[in-house]
Formats: sequence, structure tokens, C-alpha cells
Amino acid sequence: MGLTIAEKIIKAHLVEGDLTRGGDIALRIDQTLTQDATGTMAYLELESMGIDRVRTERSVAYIAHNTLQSGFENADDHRYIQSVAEKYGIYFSRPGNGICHQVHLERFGVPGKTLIGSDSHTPTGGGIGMLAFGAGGMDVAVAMGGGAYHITMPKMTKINLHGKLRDFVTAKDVSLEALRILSVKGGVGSIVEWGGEGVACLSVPERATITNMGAELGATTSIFPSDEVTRAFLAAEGREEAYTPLASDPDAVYDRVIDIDLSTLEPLIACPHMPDNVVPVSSLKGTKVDQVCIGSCTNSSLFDMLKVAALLRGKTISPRVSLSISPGSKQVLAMLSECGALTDMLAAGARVLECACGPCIGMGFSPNSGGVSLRTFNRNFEGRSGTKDAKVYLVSPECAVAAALTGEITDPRLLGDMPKVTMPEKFRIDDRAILPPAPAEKADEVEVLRGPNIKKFPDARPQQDSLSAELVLKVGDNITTDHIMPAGAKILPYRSNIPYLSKFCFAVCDETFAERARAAGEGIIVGGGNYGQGSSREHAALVPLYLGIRAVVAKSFSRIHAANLINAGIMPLTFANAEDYEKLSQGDKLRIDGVHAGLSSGEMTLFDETSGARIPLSCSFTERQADILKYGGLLAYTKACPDRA
Ligand code: MIC
Ligand code: SF4
Repeated sequence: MGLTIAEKIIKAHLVEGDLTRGGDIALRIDQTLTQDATGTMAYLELESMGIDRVRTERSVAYIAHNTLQSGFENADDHRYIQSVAEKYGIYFSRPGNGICHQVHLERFGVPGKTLIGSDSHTPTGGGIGMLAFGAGGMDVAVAMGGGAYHITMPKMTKINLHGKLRDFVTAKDVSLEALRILSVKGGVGSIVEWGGEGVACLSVPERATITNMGAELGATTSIFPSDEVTRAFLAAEGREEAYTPLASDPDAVYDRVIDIDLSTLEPLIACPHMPDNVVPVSSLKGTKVDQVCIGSCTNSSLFDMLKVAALLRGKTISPRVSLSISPGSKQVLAMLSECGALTDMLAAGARVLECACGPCIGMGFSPNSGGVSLRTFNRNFEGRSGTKDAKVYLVSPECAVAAALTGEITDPRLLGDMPKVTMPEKFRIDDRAILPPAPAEKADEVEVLRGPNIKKFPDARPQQDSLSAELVLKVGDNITTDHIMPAGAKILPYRSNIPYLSKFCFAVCDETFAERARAAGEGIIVGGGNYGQGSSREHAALVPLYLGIRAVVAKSFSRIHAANLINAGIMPLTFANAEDYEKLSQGDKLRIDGVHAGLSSGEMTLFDETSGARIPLSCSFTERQADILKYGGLLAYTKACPDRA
């Protein structure tokens, strides 16, 4: 039987298990990346694992999420990460050098290698043929220490692209079309391989836009073949030696095959508040727009920025619109500056922001109250922009420019002819903002610099055999980690301060949650389908742990969040019958007996002492996961059984 691209890479990296879909596998990890908002925790975890030097081929620490340094907290975190990186053998990408995924693609991505990153958009690397996974910080810390990455062998989905994109229809529209077809749950448990003759017309950054937004499908990861387009990109980055061709076998077997005809696609837009709420742009024609933001790891490549500049050239944005542009990396910004494109953007009225995540994670540029914001980003979850009642839409860069110029949602095809954008054969290479680590023999001399904002890690709470807890919160479907642990300018500086963060836990849904959970002592959360979708932030597990949450019972979970819950020692349990969700009410007193046997057998019964209902739960934990839960989390488990980590 032939193999898919992902299966070939998995086969070459298997440490445990085999290619049977649905089985448990462990993979050797070649590269890791962290970003600042998840990095402080990941490095605290690495330090506490007692490892003295990373054992990967390449590990990189990026600062891209919070670069404001609006107080000492954030600046201290940056200094901490820089010093840990220097000591432990990790490359350090300085603030301002760019968004982790964009820079990693440019400078470090290698086809055929495995990468895990403490950020859910790490699959961006699939655009260059890497098998790249988003993971919680603890899994990344284990991989840095040479440990394997444990996942369920995913199913394989193939999306075949046919034909060619028309002017003003872009890779972003391909992502939105996939979301329209599959929804934010449609990729769960699968790797999406993009193929068909249409891929040859897509550049690496366009492919990366598509693999980036595979995270919004809930996919384990997404990947493109590595071909002549990949070679040309690597050559332009001065790294042609990193090229290897990669393709699936003609008789590879897929669980699902979808066909998309690029030549019939039209400009699409995702409406508030979910990335799969997709309609044609033309159907919203005339909707007034207050703000437009261009950038993020989805759409900040040189190609995207040159198109934006060309469309803005000689024009002025609407007086009612505020326009921000954040280029994805210093490389992109420097090249925009050299060719004059930056001047075109500024002259048209754009505010050019630092090469960082910026408004995407709510770091400034929050919309006005009730405002309409069109963004080239990947997520439009409620409140994520920093303005709770804002209406955030996701669009392509072309559509963003059309709205900035007209002040309303406008089909970009009405802008006239698409200006021709030519990409340079060589990118401008300057790695001075990437600091190499100290050589191993000098590592002892490097002092790790800590500030007062770095607080103790929450204590491990081993799972006892009997759990009695209050149902402290009942929520619906598609709860994101932005609901559980919001980000944004006010909170992000406290990512290494779990006690402080806990005040904001679930505040978007229920401002009384943190207080009630703390008062309950031990708590259970009940959720609907796809609980914990979105980001990889392990804070969405560590903060509930701190507040006494012992289990989350839901209809289904997102992959990364379920892994983070287990790593934190919280049980992700699913209803054996989804309709039992209705039988539970907030405030009920719940009990689960025989937890230890249940962790191994996969079956438990939830007894609702308030209503008398007995609800069967299912939980298919591996032996390792059951042990992690019994020890009270991955850190405690790794310390107790270092050889099994
Ligand atoms: C996001 O896009 O939600 C983030 C911010 O990049 C997160 C990571 C984080 O919360 O720090 C992600 O995608 O994993
Ligand atoms: Fe940064 Fe936004 Fe990308 Fe997350 S999705 S890495 S916040 S740019």
C-alpha cells in the first residue's frame, strides 16, 4: 500500500507504534519553536525537568506576541527567555524580528523534518513540506529534552486543487472554502494533505497561508508536497541545500478526498464570530467598515504585502477607516522598504506596526465599540480583538484593501485590474536579529535572568480514586481557549503568573467563574462539542488547575487542548451519549468513583448527586496518559519516571 506524505515522514520518525490510523504513536522531533506568550512556561518546565541542553537538531525561541513592554513584566519575560535560550542551546529571535511562523518558514523550515511548536499555527511549516504540529508548552519542553511527541495516528484527508486562482481570489479564499466545507470541527483527528495539479501554481507563502488555517479546521496538521516551488523558495532564502522532494505515492489511501476547483472560487469572508461562518464577500456588499488590519502569521508574507502596496499605490484610504499593516518579518519589512512599497502604504494612510502578532492577539488596535473590523487573520472569536462587542470578519489582503479604500465591504474584483506583482529571485537575508546560543562548553557561565513576575508553577494534584466536585460551569459548543483563558494587552504580560491570570479565566462567558471555582475547592466543567478549540496555550489548562478544576466533561475536545488538560493533570472525559449533556446543571454536586480503574478501562460513571442521574462517560486514555493523570500531570510524571517521558 502506498503512503501519504505525512505517513512517509511519520514512518521515518516513529519511536513507538505503527502507521495504523487511530493507534498511539510517538515521534522523534527534529525541531521545536516557542513564542513568548507560551515560551516562559515552556522554559520553566524545561528547567524543572533537569535537562541541561536541548537535544533537537534546531530549537528556536521567538518573541512575537507581546512586544509592547508596557511594564517590567513583559520585558522581564523577554530577558528570561533570551537567557534560557542562550544557556540551553536555543536560537533566539529578537522582538521585532517577526512572527514565529513567518520567520521559521523563511529561515529554518526544512521539508521532511518534524517540528512541534507551542503555538497552534505551527502547521504553517506544512507549506514547505514539514510535518509541523502545534502543542502545549510541556510537550515542547519534553521534545527539547529529546523526548518523543505522543499523538494518535491521524486519519488522512486529501484536498485536491484543480485549475488556477483568478485575479483577486487568493490562498486565503482557499482556506475559507475549506472551512466552509469542513467547519471548525471538520479536520479533527486528521492530517490534511493538499494535492492536485493546482498546487503547482501556489507559492510557498500561499501554501503556508493554507496550512496555517488548517488549525482552524481542527486538523492535527496540514501539509503540501515539496516540489520545484519549494526549491525555488529555499533558493531565494539562500538555503537550497535544505531541499528534498516529497510527494505521496499514487496508491496512497485517504479516509476522505475533497476536490476544490480554484478557477471557480470567488472572494470569501468569515463572519463573526467563527472562522467557518463563511459567505461570499459580494453578499455583504455595502456593510460599513471601521477598521482594517492586514498581517498575522496567515497573511504577512512579502507576496501579500507587495499586493497590498500595489493596490494602495497612489490612493488614499477612506476617512472612516483605520488601517494597520504588520509585515510578518524584518526580512519582509526591509524588502518593502527597499522597493518603495512601504512608502506607498504609508502615503495611502496605513499605520505600519511592528513585525509581530499585534492586533491578532489583541495587542492594541482593538476596534471601537460595536465596530466592524476586517482582518486578514485566522481567528475572529468573540472578544479576541479586545472589544467584546466588535464584529470581526476574516478576509484576504485584497479584500482588506478594498474595504480600506471604500469604507465598506467591497468585492475586491471591483478594484479594476490586479496590478502585476513580481517576486524577487533572492530575498534579503540578514540573520543578525537571530542570536545563536552559547557553545555547550560555555553554557555554565550563562546566568538565567528572572524577574518578580515569574511565579510558581501550580502544584500537581494527583487524581484520587474518588472525585467529588461541583459542576462549576456549564458551557456550549465550540468553546475556544480564548474563552477559557483570554489574551490581549492587559493580560498577556502575566503568562508566567498563573495566580494573576486566574482572575480572568472564563471571564468572557461568566465573570463570576474564577471566584466560584476557587470557593468550590474541587470543580468540574461541562462543555459541548469541540471544547478547547483554537490556540495551544496551556494556560487554558494550568489556570483551571490552579482554580481546582479536576475534570472537564464534554461532547468532544480539540486535540491540543485535550493533551494540555492531561499534561496538567485534569481529566478530559466525554459523554458516552451526547444527549446526557442536557441532564446536568450548573451547581450540581457530582461524583465519580473508581477513577483509577476507569482511566485504564476507558469507562467511568458520573453520578449527579443533585438530580440522581447516572451518566456513562468514555475516555480512551493510553497507559501513559492514565499514568500522567494519576501522577497529577506530565511534569510530576516526568520527574517520577524520567525514562518513560
Ligand atoms: C493564538 O493565535 O491564539 C496564539 C496567541 O498564537 C496562541 C498561542 C498563545 O495563546 O500564546 C496559539 O495559537 O496557540
Ligand atoms: Fe500570532 Fe495571531 Fe499567528 Fe497567533 S494567530 S501566532 S497571535 S499572528
